[in-house]
Amino acid sequence: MFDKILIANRGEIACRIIETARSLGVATVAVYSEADARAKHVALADEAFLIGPPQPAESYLKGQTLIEVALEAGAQAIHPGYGFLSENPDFVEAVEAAGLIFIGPSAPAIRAMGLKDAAKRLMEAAGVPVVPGYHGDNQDPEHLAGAAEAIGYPVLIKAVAGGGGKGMRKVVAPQDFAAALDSARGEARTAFGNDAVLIEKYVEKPRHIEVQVFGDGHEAVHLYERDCSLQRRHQKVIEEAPAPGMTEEMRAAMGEAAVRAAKAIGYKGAGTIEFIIDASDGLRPDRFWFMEMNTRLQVEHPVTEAVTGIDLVEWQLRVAAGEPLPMGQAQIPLKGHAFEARLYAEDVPKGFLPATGTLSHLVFPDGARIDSGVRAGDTISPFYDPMIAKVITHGPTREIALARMTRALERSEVAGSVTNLAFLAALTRHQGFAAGDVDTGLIERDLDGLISAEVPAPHLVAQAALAAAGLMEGPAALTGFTLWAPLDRRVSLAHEGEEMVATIRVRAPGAAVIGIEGMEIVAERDASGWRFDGAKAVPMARAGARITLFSGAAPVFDLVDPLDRAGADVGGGNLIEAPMPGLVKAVFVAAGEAVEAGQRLAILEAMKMEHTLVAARDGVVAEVLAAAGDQVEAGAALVRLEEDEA
Ligand code: MV4
Repeated sequence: MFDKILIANRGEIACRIIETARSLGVATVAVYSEADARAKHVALADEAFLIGPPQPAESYLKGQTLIEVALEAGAQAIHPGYGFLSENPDFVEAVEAAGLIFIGPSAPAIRAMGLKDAAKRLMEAAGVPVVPGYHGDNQDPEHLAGAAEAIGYPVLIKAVAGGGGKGMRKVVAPQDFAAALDSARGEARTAFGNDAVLIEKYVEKPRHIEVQVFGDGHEAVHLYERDCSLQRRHQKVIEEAPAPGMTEEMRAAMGEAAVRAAKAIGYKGAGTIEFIIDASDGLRPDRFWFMEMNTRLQVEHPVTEAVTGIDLVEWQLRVAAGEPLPMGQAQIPLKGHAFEARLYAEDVPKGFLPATGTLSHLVFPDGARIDSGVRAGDTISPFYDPMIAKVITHGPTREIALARMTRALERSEVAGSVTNLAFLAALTRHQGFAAGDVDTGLIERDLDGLISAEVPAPHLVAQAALAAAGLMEGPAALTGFTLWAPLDRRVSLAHEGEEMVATIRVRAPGAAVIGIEGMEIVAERDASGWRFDGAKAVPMARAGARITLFSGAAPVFDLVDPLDRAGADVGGGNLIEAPMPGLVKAVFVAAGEAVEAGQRLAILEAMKMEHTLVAARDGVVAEVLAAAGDQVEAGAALVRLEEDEA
């Protein structure tokens, strides 16, 4: 085994690799860009080196820099993770030329699978079923149109260098072929600098089922399948293992085909054979076809780990260090069912737009494996994939594993960015998904139901109002408003750009009525906490004036600072009062001092935010009634000005 490895990646996968390396007694070297100086993977590793500016092309993609760092740090091998340089054969060659070990397949194996047409020809020769179609060299439009005719419409035109659906066009009738070909070629040329295409029979109601393989360069085994049919715009959303509806016969056929594929290229390390399945008539052993091979560890590898109990990163390190495969095919267990949901900082109602933000609060429940590259306080920056975490659940049956996923998602607490949590939770409650009726079109078909923007229920708004007033916890919550006046408090909250005013009337300690837009919500506190119209308070987090409630779509409320308006209604402008309970952080004036309108008099810290109290008019300080360090109630007089002469 290695003594020390360098991890040429960031985020959750870097953390994941570090954890296994540590468990094997292997020292780790992290690399990081300027944006990641305080990232979790840097903190976890034994050593860390700055490699450049935030842009990946200037840091995580700088192969030569990574190799130099590995040599300088005394690492013997480089783990590429996924993405970045993980499937770059030139990088593999450079690593090996430097006398280091690349933890992954050989450069020729990666190249063999790099272009779809050559990969299909190779697989066909190895006895792996491929989608019927034309994957030859002749790129003459007439010839391709003839091939489409022979295959039978509908057909799919695919760029040989394609990925992520780019350069892909479905054609249903011959008269549309020429235009579709032109457009697919144009896109492929721009995206990949290669406009060669292949033509395939279009598979209706496709499912995406992939088989995890592992090789040591000679032997190969498979670790069963994963179903990744729940995708949106070619982004996987929830993956699972095994595939719903899989039969022993089909699994054996797919597993054997995947092992043949791996052996055909002398595969070493972790890889995935992607198959497309025609599921229009259930899963049938003669209806799966090779699509492509991913020559890396994949994002969704944890579902395979959950059902096999095997640590795939450990296998990667052992095989790269020259050990044979740790198990033979017959020894590899398959137990229960697992799901993985990808939690992202993204704005679902805005079309799944990537989001950024500092995660002021990040708490996950027990009962799920969480693979994450961020901690509370970390920032999701615009430079990288906005993944927050992978949530993985396992159970003896699909139903139980799915129920555990729903529960885990519903109890995950993220504040500081919008996320797809509510969307994921809705997906786990989807009838068709629950029934195992998955295909690649499910999300798009039912998108409206999955992203329905909900208006927060009145009891949630009431909770936000009470929290904003600082009355849910601390002395004020216990004593009620008896120490301060007025008895009715008004709190302005902004939610999704709409301002709402709540009135809070405290009737007794731990009992209040909250009025919101003509409705009254009764808040009561007992030994188990607050209830709003009988509904238990939901978990929440506060960062400055922002309150996030962890329920449903995790509504966010901003307390509209009452100080913005305080100056106008201070009686006569003589008294500067605390607008809310808080801690006096500083007082800047003394009795007898002349002040100007707008001048800073004191700072009050309330709800973790500092509020500057300013003079409403020109005048002279008559009296200072509070000092730094004082805890004051709302309405407490802090500074009194001399009677205005004018
Ligand atoms: C197909 C197909 C139907 N028929 N090939 C999409 C990405 C690329 N890797 C292959 N893809 C597809 N190839 C044939 N012959 C439908 C898709 C497809 C798809 C495949 C897997 C997962 C999600 C998908 C979403 C749309 C289309």
